Amino acid sequence: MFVNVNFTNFNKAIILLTNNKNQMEVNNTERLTTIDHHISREESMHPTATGEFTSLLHDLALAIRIISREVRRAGINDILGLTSTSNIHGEKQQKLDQYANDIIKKAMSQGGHVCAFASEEDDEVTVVGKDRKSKYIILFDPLDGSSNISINVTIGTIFGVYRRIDLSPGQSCSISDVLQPGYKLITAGYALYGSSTLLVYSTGNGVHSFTYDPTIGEFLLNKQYIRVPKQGSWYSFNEGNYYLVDEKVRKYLDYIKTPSEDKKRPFTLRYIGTLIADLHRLLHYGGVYLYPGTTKNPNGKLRLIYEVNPLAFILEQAGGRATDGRRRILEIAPEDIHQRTPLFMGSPDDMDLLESFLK
Ligand code: AFP
Repeated sequence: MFVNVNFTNFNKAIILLTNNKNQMEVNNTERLTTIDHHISREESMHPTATGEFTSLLHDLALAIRIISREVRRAGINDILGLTSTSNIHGEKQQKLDQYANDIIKKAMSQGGHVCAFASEEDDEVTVVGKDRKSKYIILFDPLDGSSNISINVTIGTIFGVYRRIDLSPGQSCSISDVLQPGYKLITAGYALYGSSTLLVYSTGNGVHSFTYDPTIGEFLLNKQYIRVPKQGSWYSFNEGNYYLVDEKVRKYLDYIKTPSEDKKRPFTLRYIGTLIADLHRLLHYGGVYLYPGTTKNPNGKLRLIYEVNPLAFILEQAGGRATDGRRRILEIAPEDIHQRTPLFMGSPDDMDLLESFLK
């Protein structure tokens, strides 16, 4: 459904609140743009576009709408709480995790455009289509930040989409389609179930954000071409791990916490414990996010292909950087669907400083 109305005379139309002059504002003199309209506009920029990609993202937006509805009703429906099963990482699965996992798979299987899924909640890759129409591979974390679900703290859904490598007749997709490096993503994004539901995505042409209006059932554009500030004075890090991380990281942390005469330090700590929410904050206010390897988990905690890669893609599209301490995240060749990676990401100037400590 497209809503495409001229709202020049409607005083209460969306007014974007932003201080960043690099970002394009969406204000009440512009037309309302729905996510569907935006996606088809993005696809139409490609001369060979068939509309399949638009349909794929349309199905994804539908899944997010349904998950958002369930998240909002979670307390009412008594859907909160643990199931009796654990996922491959040994974590207790929340009912909502499973629900979100199922909904995404159902919604994305409708159009026949998906060849395979890889999800945080599934041990193995799910292959769903093998004809030439099934061109896409979807990776997702259906509900990131599950330990925050039952206390009403922001959670979200992360997704990334690859094109299938081999479309020869009779060929199905293989594990190499799923284990592509992040720079090959054709789209990535996240939904944030916070004070409102937001959908942020990029097809490699900047980062755009949409707010869900439940009264009309539409995601409406509120910011386009989002740019991360060049520098921020915020950091996100699980301080409980301070003594478990490398000395170089500790020296960096000590440095940013030490007051300076120019008042740029100490940095302020903000850590939500939902990666998407921490990244979303970083995207708007700048600063750094660190989840390094620890003595307990040398590769850190975060999963590369469905958690870190899509967010690194978004951040780079907004002018930021993401590394594992040595390499650009998007250039890592994944070897396993549930592989973990250390993560350092942030504003470009803050990353320069951080990297000078990691050398
Ligand atoms: P859960 O989904 O198990 O809550 O994990 C969330 C997460 O993967 C990521 O979203 C957080 O940033 C990170 O873990 C928090 O990890 P710590 O609790 O170790 O800080």
